[in-house]
Amino acid sequence: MTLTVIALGANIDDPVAQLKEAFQRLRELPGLTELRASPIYQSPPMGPKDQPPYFNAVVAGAFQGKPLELLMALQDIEKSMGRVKKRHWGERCIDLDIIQLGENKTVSPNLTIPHPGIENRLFVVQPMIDILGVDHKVPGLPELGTLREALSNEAVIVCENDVLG
Ligand code: A4P
Ligand code: MG
Repeated sequence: MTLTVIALGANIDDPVAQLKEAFQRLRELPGLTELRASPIYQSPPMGPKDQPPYFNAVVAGAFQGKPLELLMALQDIEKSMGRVKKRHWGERCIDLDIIQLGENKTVSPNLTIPHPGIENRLFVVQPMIDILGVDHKVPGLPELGTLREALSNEAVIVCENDVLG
């Protein structure tokens, strides 16, 4: 069993409902157990600004299987939820990214683990802190608490009344 961290993001078609639906589907994946979910956060779009704000959350759990099997399972969920690829860093009804798989480091054309750019994304770092703590480390990066300090000028708002499930 390997600690896995998956980031969920959505900014169109009732994003909070999309995050909840994706969380339910993650709970149904056979290789993924002991899931726990962060609060939901809202933040301005990173990338093109002519798109709605994003809603993000993070789920951590135990995964048994190969990294590519997890990627395929996440892409099946994205497809079945109607995800259409529009533009890089563009609007999406659901985005599921593998942030971390234990101490695993994968670099291949279709899969990079840990997910690149975590250190620039408070909308990933903050929900990870909520469930894993400030001392948690993603391979190759400083502790989450240190990453958050460096991102203190970024804006994320917790959505008090919405939880993943
Ligand atoms: N891929 C490689 N590594 C991974 C991984 N660890 N997990 C590949 C998941 N997928 C991985 O992804 C393109 C390809 O990345 C996949 O086919 C997979 O083989 P994509 O989801 O289509 O995304 P993209 O827009 O082309 O690029 P990218 O860099 O993956 O986008 P991100 O990182 O998903 O970011 N602003 C806010 N506030 N909140 C957000 O969540 N998200 C994005 C998209 C832009 N702005 C945002 C947010
Ligand atoms: Mg993605």
